[in-house]
Amino acid sequence: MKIDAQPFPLDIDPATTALIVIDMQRDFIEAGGFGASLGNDVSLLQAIVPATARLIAGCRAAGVPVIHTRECHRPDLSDCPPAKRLRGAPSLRIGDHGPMGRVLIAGEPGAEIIHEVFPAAGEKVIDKPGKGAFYATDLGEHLSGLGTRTLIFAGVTTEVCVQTTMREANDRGYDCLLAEDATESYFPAFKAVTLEMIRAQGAIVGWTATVDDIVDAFAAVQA
Ligand code: TIU
Repeated sequence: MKIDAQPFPLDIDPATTALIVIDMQRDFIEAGGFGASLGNDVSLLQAIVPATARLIAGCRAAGVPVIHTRECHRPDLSDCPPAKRLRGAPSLRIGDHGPMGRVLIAGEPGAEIIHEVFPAAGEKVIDKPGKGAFYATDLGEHLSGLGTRTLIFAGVTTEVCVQTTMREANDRGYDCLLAEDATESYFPAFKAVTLEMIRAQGAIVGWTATVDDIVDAFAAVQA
């Protein structure tokens, strides 16, 4: 089936496609978490929640596997490089106690995925210590097991964890499609330019399309 994508239509087979929803965690989207500790206005990210939920529902209905990631670290911080924890002057550092528990630590309330896009029973959830979801995780092996060739991306933030993971995936041979209205940045200009740089030069990193274009294409092949 063809998706009306940019910079040109993308041919995908739902049987070899998976959706990766990146880091839709309270720590990035709600007040008092990691994103806010870095000085960001987290309310910007809340706008994409309904579209992201629609994309997830459309993929589930089409039988496309949904994979969720969470950026977080072990409670003993053994997988958190000091260079990451000590950088800058955040109001709270990774591992510090905040209003949603310890910041960016696995198992704490802040590290959990927001309820509107919460994983369904049986969906793969990957905890990742880095920006890219392939680094230090079993994502590559999991996708090989599924026989995946095309990845649809959603989540936050566009130019940090989403773009990093798309670039990792691109180098591993996947066709990558970013859902434009199911991803957001704390910096609107960074989101806009990331979409442009992904699809420039004949889809040098991948394609972009709207959630409607993706979900409608899946619905059409099921009809
Ligand atoms: N700060 C920022 O924009 N993002 C992150 O730190 N992680 C993710 O993008 N998930």
